[in-house]
Amino acid sequence: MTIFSVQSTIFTRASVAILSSNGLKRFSFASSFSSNALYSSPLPKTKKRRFPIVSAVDIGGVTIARNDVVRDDDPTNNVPDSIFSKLGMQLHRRDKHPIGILKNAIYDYFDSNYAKQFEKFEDLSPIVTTKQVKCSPPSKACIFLSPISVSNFPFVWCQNFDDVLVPADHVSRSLNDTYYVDPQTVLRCHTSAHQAELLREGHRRFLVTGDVYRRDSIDSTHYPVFHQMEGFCVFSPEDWNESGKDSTLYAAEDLKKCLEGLARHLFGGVEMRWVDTYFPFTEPSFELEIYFKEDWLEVLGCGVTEQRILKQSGLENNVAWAFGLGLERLAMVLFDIPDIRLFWSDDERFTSQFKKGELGVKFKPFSKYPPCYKDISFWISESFTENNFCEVVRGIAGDLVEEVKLIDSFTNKKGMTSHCYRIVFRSMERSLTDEEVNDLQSKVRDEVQRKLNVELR
Ligand code: FA5
Ligand code: MG
Repeated sequence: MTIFSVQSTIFTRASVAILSSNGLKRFSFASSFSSNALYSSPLPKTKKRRFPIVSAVDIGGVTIARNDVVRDDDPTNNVPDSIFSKLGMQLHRRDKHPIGILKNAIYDYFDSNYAKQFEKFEDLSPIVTTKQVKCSPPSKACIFLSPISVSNFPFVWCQNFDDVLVPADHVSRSLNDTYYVDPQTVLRCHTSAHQAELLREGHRRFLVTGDVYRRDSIDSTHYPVFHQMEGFCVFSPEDWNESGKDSTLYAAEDLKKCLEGLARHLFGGVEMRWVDTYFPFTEPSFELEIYFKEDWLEVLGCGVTEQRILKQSGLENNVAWAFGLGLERLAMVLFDIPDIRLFWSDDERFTSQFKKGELGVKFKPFSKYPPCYKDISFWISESFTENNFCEVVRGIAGDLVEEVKLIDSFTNKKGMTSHCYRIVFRSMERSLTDEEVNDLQSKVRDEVQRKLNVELR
């Protein structure tokens, strides 16, 4: 259903240009993910909520208060509590979690094939700025800075939208696609956010793993928080001169060889194909797709880095490749995990199935509980977007919503457009009662009307 895969290809849309970065410096993650301290809430309980409201999270020893990230006082702010509570969870740093097991297997591949040339970063702050900020006195955006960066006042270097000449009104900056803390602070929407920052700091070959955030559609392969690994590799003239090839061709061939090798390392035999595509930061650009459950699943984007980006770090005589892979997507194929929500489950029947270092153990579904379908129809307004609708549904039903699908759309003679969505409710852990689902659906109806300015039919 193509309507719902828009966001997963946001960076491939020809009109999109994005390259934000975390100028907020990396935190040293002293405490591990498992101690991601979620403090219980002192907030007033005004209404019954599906989510426990978390008042602060711990990102690597730095406490970030809810009120600094989920803000009612800033109209730009669109971070819901459900997203705030995921900050600092860092599934990629859990050795017994499929995402962590996969990350370690990819590390093994790079360590053994590239003699540990690739530096690894996995604790860069997911809270990044959209601009280069001058912080004296500290602006709100700077509250997230680690002590190291604070000592760098008054200037904080941030690779950002502006740096790569993204027009101010560009779609990739929209509140519809990205979670904004305030106009100059966002939750990173891809690990490419760190490319330029690391180049500036002098790193030349690196892997960056982290949680990324996108307002998105709802189905079994899309989730608003997921994990990416970025790979970056700079070459010098001596590397390609010997080959007799042009530098771009040399890098493109090396990139494909590297990623095909990685796919073989992870999967053994698997059907895959390369698709030409577009990214603002690479040229040429490719996507790798893997055949999974009778369909092609896009697992990564990559390409030869735009010369402009290298030039910013004084590397105009070099060439580089970069890739960004979706760890959940790969893990779903490797471990046979049917639904992306499962990665967030603490149900023992899920967590106990995976062991450190054991790649590709096939997940045994503990049970498939029945789905419950509910339709909702409304006349949309001009400002209506599907991502906003999905966000409302997720805000009410959380992980009990499995899919949101547009099943009908028409425009009447008066020019009013109606949408009918089918919402699939299903818990991965238990059977839902009719009463519970009706209650969720009724809340969705109320909330959609209240927040999205639509007219229910
Ligand atoms: C990017 O994010 C680029 N930064 C990738 C890149 C890096 C290209 C370096 C070139 C050079 P894209 O938006 O296509 O591209 O996302 C990359 C991967 O993330 C996808 O292939 C997919 O595997 C995964 N992905 C995207 N959206 C979601 C989502 N909502 N849930 C789970 N995985 C997702
Ligand atoms: Mg894509």
